[in-house]
Amino acid sequence: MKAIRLWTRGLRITLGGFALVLMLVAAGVWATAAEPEESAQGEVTVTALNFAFEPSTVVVKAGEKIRFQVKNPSSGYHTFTVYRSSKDRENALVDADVPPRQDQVIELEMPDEEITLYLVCLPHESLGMVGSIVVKANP
Ligand SMILES: [Cu+2]
Repeated sequence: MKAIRLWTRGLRITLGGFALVLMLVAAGVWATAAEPEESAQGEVTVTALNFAFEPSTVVVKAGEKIRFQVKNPSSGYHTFTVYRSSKDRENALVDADVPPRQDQVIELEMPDEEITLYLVCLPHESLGMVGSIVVKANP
């Protein structure tokens, strides 16, 4: 039993290392587009990767209707879910599925106040697949 436990633990560490390498590779591949994306005429592109949003922080204008181009070139099933905060989950501003290798257009009216919204992929939150939508009066 102890051997099995040790083996599964080793496997977990191996898989963890593998995921880390994948993330580093992904970060390298996407580094060219890694700057926080400013709102350009209400259009923002966010790419869902295994397991991160790229960029993970976007800045948008308060009260503006934003057209999110959500791309998923990955093999993972992600969600594009936005809450007012990580703790306030009563009403999602949006909760959209982003299936593997599919793109979605999500239109979302930003709150009329300065606030940092919580972007999260629900199945991968524990893997750190989260982000911020920073709503500013004058971005
Ligand atoms: Cu995900």
